[in-house]
Amino acid sequence: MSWLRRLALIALCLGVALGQARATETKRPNVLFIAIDDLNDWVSCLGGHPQVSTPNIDRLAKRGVLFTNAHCQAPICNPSRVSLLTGVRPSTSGVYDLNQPLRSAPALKGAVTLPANFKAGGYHVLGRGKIYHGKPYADEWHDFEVRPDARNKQFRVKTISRLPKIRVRDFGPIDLPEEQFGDVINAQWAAESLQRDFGKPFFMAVGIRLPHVPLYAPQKYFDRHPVKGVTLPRIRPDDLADLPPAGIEITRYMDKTPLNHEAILKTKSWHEAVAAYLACTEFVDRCVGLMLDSLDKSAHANNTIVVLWSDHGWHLGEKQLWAKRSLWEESTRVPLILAGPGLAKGQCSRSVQLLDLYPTLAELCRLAKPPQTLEGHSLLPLLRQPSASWAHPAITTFHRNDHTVRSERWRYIRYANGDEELYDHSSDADEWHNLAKRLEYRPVIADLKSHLPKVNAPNAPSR
Ligand SMILES: [Ca+2]
Ligand SMILES: [Ca+2]
Repeated sequence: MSWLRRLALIALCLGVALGQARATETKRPNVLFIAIDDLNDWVSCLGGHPQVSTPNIDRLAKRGVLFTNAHCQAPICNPSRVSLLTGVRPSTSGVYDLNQPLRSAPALKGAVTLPANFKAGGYHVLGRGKIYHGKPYADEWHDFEVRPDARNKQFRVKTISRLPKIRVRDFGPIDLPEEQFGDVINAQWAAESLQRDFGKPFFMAVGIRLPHVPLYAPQKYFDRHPVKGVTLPRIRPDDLADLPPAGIEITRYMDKTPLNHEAILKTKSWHEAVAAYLACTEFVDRCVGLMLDSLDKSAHANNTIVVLWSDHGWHLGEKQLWAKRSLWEESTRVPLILAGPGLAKGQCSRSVQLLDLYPTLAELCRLAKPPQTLEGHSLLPLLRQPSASWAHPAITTFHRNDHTVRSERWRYIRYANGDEELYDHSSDADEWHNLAKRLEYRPVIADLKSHLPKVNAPNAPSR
């Protein structure tokens, strides 16, 4: 080959490569945004429970980055979701509890939420199910419908479990075909919508309601977990002995509700409750599968980023606590997976936060900078290289000025009254041994403490 020909060939290759780079540059990815309610780390790829089987969530994890140390910003629905959707910490917004609407918070005045930003950025924005804690703001979406969940009729008629006055927190199999469960209806809506051509990129949000209580699923999901064979979570009978008063106080909250540890023990219902959580989680996995199957068959398969997250975790008796509302690992740790074009495949053990999703998606989809300061950090370096270094711990806030700082190795808790806890996850994944009083750990605490939020906004107005 003559040098002239060779040069022409090189120039052509360069031209094609440049053209391709430009084409990728201009084509923004779609986003399938799957929000799960109250799902802790009991998914098989996170190893939270030995008996759970979640093949669909696992296959999503395999084709993207599975964050194994991801945490919510608040251990209850509303503040966690408001924080994720605005990119602002609860301690900055003052949205700490269930009844504080986003738009009533003075600190969030003029804030542009993630769906609103996608809409302003030219995306087709559509959704179903629970994205916000309450109804979504209609002006942020092109297409959003709220549908009643047939599952909720059951506890109004007759509860299933043996717990007295359990009502909405009930658990057990119900005789309702899965096609009538709100989660399947919404997942099927998403599966159908994924076959559409919107003529522009889309942001599709699907909020799955289980495994939020009532823990109802069809019988066949319960058949996989015969009550007698269910493995209970590991606990230590004396685990509460080294908690400071503020920590003890947290474990007492659920005592005022029908779902509490004493009632579970008294009615011998622990195995049933664990079986119900496993069954409901596997039902959720089925819904995720419906969406992934459709995406894989669609024209969007190679240009869609799938984001899967849960708003917080769930206790099933650890520290004698049920549900959420704590600053321990069971409440703060959540499944978080991002998979899609250009993203790495692998597991990432860096401590990341749901708060990081807004800046991450804004960067991946080239959204405009919103007026509010985004307090998270784009995960892009970790989505390119899951073992990249990462200097940011995850911070969870429960009510005003109760915080926990989770680094890759440590969990430090500092309550509003000054009480402290410290756990070393390199040797104590169950957070059984509170090291906060041991002098040798003062330097560790000093370092973690330096990450505590400097602002503790007063409570935003309630509904
Ligand atoms: Ca929730
Ligand atoms: Ca303990």
